[in-house]
Amino acid sequence: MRIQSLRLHRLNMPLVRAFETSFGRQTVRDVLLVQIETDAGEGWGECVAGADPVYSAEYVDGCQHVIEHHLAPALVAASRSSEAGIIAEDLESLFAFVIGHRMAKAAIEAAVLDAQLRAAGLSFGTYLGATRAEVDCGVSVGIADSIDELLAEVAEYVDEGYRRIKLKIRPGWDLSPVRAVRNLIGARMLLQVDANTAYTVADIDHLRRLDEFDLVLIEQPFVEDNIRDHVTLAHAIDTPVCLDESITTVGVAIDAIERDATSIVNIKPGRVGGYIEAVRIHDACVLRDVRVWCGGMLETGIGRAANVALAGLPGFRLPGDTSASARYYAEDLTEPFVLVDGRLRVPTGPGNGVEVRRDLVAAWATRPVLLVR
Ligand code: NPQ
Ligand code: MG
Repeated sequence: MRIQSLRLHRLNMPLVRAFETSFGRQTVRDVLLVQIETDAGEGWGECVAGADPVYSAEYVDGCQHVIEHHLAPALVAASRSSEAGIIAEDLESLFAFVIGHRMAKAAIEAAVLDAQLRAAGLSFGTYLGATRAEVDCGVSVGIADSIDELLAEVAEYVDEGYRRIKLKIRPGWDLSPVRAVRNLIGARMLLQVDANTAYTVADIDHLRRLDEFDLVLIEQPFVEDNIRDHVTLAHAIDTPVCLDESITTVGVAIDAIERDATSIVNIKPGRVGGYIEAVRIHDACVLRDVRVWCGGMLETGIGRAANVALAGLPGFRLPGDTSASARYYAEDLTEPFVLVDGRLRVPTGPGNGVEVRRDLVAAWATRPVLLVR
């Protein structure tokens, strides 16, 4: 394809309820969208970075900057000089001169893939290798102001049909909320916890006390670049350890698996630089009999559509954080994703299979559209 231009859209979307994690409390989503225009049609991608560098080093203003000043100019220039044009498979080498910035790269990759798949009449699911028409869904539940409020929120999600509950934990909000929720939902419902790096190796004896609650996993207890302490923890507790923030590439994933730091992997395309790398991680995990699940980053329908397609691959054997639109947003940027029997349907239309509501993108804009060509 000839890539003629990129447009960067920034908008704020209020969350239906505040979402608190060990790294902070979010009440609005600061969304960055990439819209590309090509000779074969347009495509849209969503950047998963947050407003502040508190989940990861990347944050949305930084992503916008690196896209505007480094990635987009390289893409447009390469498209001009290349005889054959550019497709998503070219981006890894084209963007290799920029170190890191995976969330920024992933947002462009998603837009390029959307355009090229629409032009080819192929869905994301078909392209990525999805084998299921629907995916099992879980929900991530924030730290609450009280146990009673937490239980009320979890009860709502159970009523809505979610197939797995994930509780955000941190020191001072762990054993008691997990015990209360396990009592509420019963022994058979899938339950897991996510610490977002809030603990240290000194907390291992404390974390072992989670073993009695029969959790599916404990996600990212320690800081992201510390694989070694996760190995120590995995050997010390029965609850499976699952890495999120630490897994930045397929190479790191293989290293962490082979060292026994992680026995289940959270795959987030944005965190690993895109859907192509996400599929590589999926394949590496399947080869090693490691189960994976699809994480979430409070995506709008644009990112959610592609994530649900990814979650349709055979290695995604645990429910993901691929929740319904209504978990986060009263009104979504696309047709809403609605939970049916605890599942979401993999879109079947070309590209990501959803239609962007440009009226809402314009109405909720916080900055003028930025054009790179
Ligand atoms: C996780 N997601 O698995 C992340 C954390 C997270 C659904 O738990 C803005 C940007 C807000 C990124 C909130 C879920 C965010 C964010 C939470 C990431 O660790
Ligand atoms: Mg996580």
